[in-house]
Amino acid sequence: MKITFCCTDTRAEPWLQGLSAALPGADISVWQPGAPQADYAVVWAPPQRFIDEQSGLKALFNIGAGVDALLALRLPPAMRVVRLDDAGMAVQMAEYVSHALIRHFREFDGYEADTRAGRWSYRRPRLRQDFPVGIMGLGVLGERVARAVAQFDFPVRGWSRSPRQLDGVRCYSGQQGFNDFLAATRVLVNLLPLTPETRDIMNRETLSRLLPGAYVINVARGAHLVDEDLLALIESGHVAGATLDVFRTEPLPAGHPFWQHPHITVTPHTSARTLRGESIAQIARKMAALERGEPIAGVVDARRGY
Ligand code: NDP
Ligand code: OXD
Repeated sequence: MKITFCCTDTRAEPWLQGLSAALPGADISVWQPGAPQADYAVVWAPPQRFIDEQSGLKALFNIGAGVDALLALRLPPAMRVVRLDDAGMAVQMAEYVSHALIRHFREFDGYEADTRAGRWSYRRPRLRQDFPVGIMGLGVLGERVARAVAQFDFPVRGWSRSPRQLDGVRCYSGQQGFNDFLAATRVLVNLLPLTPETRDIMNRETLSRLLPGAYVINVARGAHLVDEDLLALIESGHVAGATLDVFRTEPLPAGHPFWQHPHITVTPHTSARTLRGESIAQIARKMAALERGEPIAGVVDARRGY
């Protein structure tokens, strides 16, 4: 089995070592322009030239869950694209969102500012029933986040394309359910894939439908959010603030208003990192299954965009 590796911003050596250990006998190398056709590829943000030259791959394994950058390339129609299925990301996402939610709900930033200033002062306890959490996207990551948040007794709502049933989560679906979902949500968590349907989905109109004093946690993609609309709604007081992990341009450009905004917390696209060991194990398992002619999970539907 011949495997080519083409991952931007990723140190290749440990991946090659891990893949070789997991797939003894496989011929694994870093892609160079003009390299011979491989059977499988392990990629992150490859150039168009890579796709053009490796058009006969049996499958393209993305080392992330989101495939928006990959699907933006011109791919051969029959190319099988496989996303990472959790591989240790879901629990990280649950940690990140729970942390952002609880930090906001319990006003820990305010307490920290007070105690640093030497002030021993109390804030009035807030009621969690006043902070219903709405999760857009109930896939591999969204479902795990919904379960984690429900553990803290917050009312939880979820929104997906197709109808879902999850214990402890009030589920909405489709365009029909979207407005009802927004109207029942105060803390909005975005875990949608970036597709033509979901681009700019968090804008002035949709964010205005959230309950007053809303809070936004964006952990999916920067292009889901219209930056100026969020800033305007914070200014107006309808939105209390946001925790943002992803941005239209990454790294977030110097001078962007999000950096210094008193009600916005910025992290550098780190809410759920690709864990090398678990990812290699999953990819190797799936390559072996494909070689045996067995079906695998995580194959992307290019028409749907995720
Ligand atoms: P999944 O594909 O497993 O889940 C996607 C969910 O979104 C599904 O519930 C799907 O609905 C729903 N959805 C898709 N399109 C629509 C739509 N138009 N309207 C309503 N619901 C829709 O993705 P994951 O949970 O694995 O990952 C989600 C995203 O998180 C990734 O695409 C990536 O962008 C981002 N991500 C960010 C990371 C970070 O570090 N910041 C790390 C990893 C991922 P249905 O159930 O009906 O199919
Ligand atoms: C992913 C990401 O999609 O890290 O996996 O953003």
